[in-house]
Amino acid sequence: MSKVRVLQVAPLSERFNRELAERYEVSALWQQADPLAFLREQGERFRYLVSSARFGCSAEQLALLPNLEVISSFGVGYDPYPLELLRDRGIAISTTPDVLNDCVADLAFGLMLDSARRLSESDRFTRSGAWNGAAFPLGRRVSGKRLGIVGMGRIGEAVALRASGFSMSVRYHNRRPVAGSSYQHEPDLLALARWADFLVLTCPGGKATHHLIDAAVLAALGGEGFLINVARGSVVDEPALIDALQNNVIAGAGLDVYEQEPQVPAALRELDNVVLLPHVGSASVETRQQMADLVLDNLRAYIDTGKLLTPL
Ligand code: 8YV
Repeated sequence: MSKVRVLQVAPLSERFNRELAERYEVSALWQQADPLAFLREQGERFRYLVSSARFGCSAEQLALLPNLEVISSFGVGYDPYPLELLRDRGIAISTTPDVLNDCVADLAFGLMLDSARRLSESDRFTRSGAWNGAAFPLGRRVSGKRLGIVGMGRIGEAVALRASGFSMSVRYHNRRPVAGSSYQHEPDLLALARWADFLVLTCPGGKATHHLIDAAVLAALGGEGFLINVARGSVVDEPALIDALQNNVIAGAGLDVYEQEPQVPAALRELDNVVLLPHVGSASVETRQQMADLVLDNLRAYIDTGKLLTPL
């Protein structure tokens, strides 16, 4: 029996690419000299597509895939997909929720500890040989502080759970209170920022949250507050954040995501009061394997039963 044809938009791990190729006849779009020309020629042959929260797929590509039925996407984010278009065309899409909650929440705590206790900065200090009798400036305590979570979804919940081990008090901002949540809902984002010592972003990207964190929110967070972003770069007005860090409007920040990835503004890279990570929220061997498995399982489930396991 011939293998089912699958279009893969972007490369994932080597292991994933291999497993996908073992099960399906894979066309690797990124390896085509002219991907759009390839789609113009062969696009109508594909019903199944694999991509990721990083690469998504464009309206231009979709227009050349008239028979597409389903997208199995690697990652929990869906901001690079034209969702309205997918809805209009009845194309189903799955993501990989839940399996990455713990890793992303761990990373949020890593960034809180690193930015407040100045771990990366003191590592740079020690390596440079500057210790040599000089005292390293004091950091700030994390335990017992106030944690404001912007976006109390599955990842926000995992962050809040960890906060209890640090004896932190937790409040959150969502458009609507989360039914059954034991944490206090704060409908006013500015009020949450004023209250919080750490403002952690775990909301989705996209239009609804674009530049939610602006100069006013940063001013409300204040000179002893830290901003932690493990969500999407688009949620933060990056020039406003740079200004706030340069002028000590806030104490510091820990960032895993940026507005124009993989570009990190030079002005951020020059600052010591910000910890900069290269979008590694879900990047552990265990979690990435679970995400890859879920992409394959969604595809298999759709092909066999017409239903996705974790539809968006
Ligand atoms: C991944 C992510 O780095 O799940 C997401 O939405 O941003 C991350 O887990 C990304 O999806 C890799 O493609």
